[in-house]
Amino acid sequence: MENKTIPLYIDGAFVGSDHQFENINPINGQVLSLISEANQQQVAQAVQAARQAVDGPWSEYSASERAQILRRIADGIEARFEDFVAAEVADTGRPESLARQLDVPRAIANFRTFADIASAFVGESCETKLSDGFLLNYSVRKALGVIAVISPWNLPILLFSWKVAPALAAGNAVVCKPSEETPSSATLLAEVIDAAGLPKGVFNLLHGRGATTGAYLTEHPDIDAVSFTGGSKTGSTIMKTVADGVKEVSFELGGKNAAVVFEDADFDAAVDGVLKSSFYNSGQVCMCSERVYVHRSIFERFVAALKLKTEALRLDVPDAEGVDLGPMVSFAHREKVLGYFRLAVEEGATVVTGGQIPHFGDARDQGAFIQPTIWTGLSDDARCVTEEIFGPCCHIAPFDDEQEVLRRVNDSDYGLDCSVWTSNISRAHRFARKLHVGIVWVNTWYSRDLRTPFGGSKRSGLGREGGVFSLNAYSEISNICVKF
Ligand code: NAD
Ligand code: 6OD
Repeated sequence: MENKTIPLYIDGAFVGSDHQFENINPINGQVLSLISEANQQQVAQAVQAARQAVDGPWSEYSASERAQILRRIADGIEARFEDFVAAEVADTGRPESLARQLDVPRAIANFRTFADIASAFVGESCETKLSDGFLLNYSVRKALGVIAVISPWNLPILLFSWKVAPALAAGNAVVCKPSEETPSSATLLAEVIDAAGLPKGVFNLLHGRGATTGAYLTEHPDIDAVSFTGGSKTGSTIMKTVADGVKEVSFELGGKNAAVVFEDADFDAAVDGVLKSSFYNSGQVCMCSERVYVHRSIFERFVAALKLKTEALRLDVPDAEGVDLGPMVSFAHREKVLGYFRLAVEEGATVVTGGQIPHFGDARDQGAFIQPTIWTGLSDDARCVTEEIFGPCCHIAPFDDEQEVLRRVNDSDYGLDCSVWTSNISRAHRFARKLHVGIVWVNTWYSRDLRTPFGGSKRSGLGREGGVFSLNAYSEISNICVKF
C-alpha cells in the first residue's frame, strides 16, 4: 500500500512539496506516512499570505468575532476526537489513555479558554488633571502581526494549540511549524480550521526539519515575532537569527527540574508524585523531574518504595490494557537517552533499577522502548545531574537541611519548575518563594489552570504564557493620550 503524504496548508489550500521524508512509527519502526517538506519559496508564500490576511480581512474582526471562530475550532476538534487520538498515538507511540485524557482535551480547552479570555478582556485608562483641562490616557492592544509558531514533539497538539489559540485570539496571523517527528495532529487541526471559516492566510502550516524549514521561517524578514517551544540550544539559535530585526520572542525551553521531598511529607503521596513527575509520558515532558532530593532520614525507604513502583510500571503498545509507558518518540531519541544511561554508569552511579533497553520477546522488541531508570550516588556536578536527558529517569540524592537543598536545587543553568513535597505549610511558602524557577508545585505536579502564568527562568525560557500573559505575549500595547 502506498504511504499517505502529509500536506502543507498555505493561504487556505492544502499543497504538496518537491521533497518528502518519512514519518516513522516508534512502536515498530515502520513508515507511517511521508511528510511534505516546505521549501524556502513555500515558506515565503506562507509568510506573504499571513501578512495579507493580518493587514486585510482579519484586522476587521472584533475580539468576540475571533472568539466565535476559536470556539468553532474547539467544537471541530471535539467532533473528530478519535481522529486526533489516533494521530497523536501513531506519531508518538504513547498510551491511548494519555492522548484521550491529556492531549486532545487540552487542545479543545486551549481554544475555548483563550476565546473566553480574549473576549472578556477589558483595557485600562487613566485621567490626568492639567491647569487647562484633562488628559485621557487609554491603552489599546494590537496584534503583533505575523507570528512564527514552532513547536516540539513531546506533547504535539497540546503545545501547538497552546500557542496557536492565543495568537489567533489576539488577532495575529500565524505561520506554524510543528516538529518533524509529529506532523499528523497539526495537519488534522488545519483541516478543522479550514472548515471553521477562518479567513484564508490567517493560519498556515508548514512541515519540515528545523535546520531547513524552521530556519527559513525564522530568517524570513517579514515575520514580526517567534513563539517557540523546544530545546534551549535551538532557542538560542533562533534568538541570534532574529536579533538583527529585534523581533519579539516567547520561548519555552528545556529544564533539569528538581523534586524535593521533606521528612514531613505525606510519604505515599510523595512517592506517587515523584513516580509521576519522573516517568509521565516516558519522561518526555519538559516539567518532569530528573533530579530528586530526599531528606536523609527517609532516603533509603523512599528509594526502595520508588524502585518497587517503578518496576511495576507496564511498558506496552498504546492500546494494551493497563499500559503505563510507551516508547521514546523516535529511535534517535532513544539512542540519546541510552547514551546518558551509559554515561551515568561511567560517572559512578548506582543503578537502582533500569538502565537498559528492555527485552520483551515479542513484537515490542521492534519499538523504541527503554526502561524507566533510577540512579543514586552521583555528585551534584555529574553531567547526568546537570544536563537535560528528557527520558524516563531520575537521580535521587539525600539532603540534610532546607538551606542546603535550596542551594543545590537553584544551582542549575535551568529554571523551569520544582515540585516540593511537605506537610509544613510555612516551609512550603518560604521555600517556594526562594526557588529560581517559573513554576513551583507544592504536593502536586503538572496540575494546570490555563489562566496561570507558565514559563521558565534562566535557560528554560523567556516570557510567560497562559491566561492574560498569553495575550500580552501575542499583542502590543499602544497608549493613546487625548487632551480635552
Ligand atoms: P528542538 O529544539 O530540537 O525542536 C523544537 C522545534 O524547533 C521543532 O519543530 C524543530 O524542527 C524546530 N527547530 C529545530 N532547529 C531549528 C532551527 N535552527 N530553526 C528553527 N526551528 C528549529 O526540541 P525537541 O527535541 O523537538 O523538543 C524537546 C525539547 O523541548 C526539550 O529540551 C524540552 O525540554 C523542550 N520543551 C520545553 C517546553 C517548555 O514548555 N518549556 C515544553 C516542551 C518541550
Ligand atoms: O500544560 C501546558 O500548558 C504546557 N505548556 C505544558 C508544557 C509541557 C512541556 O513539555
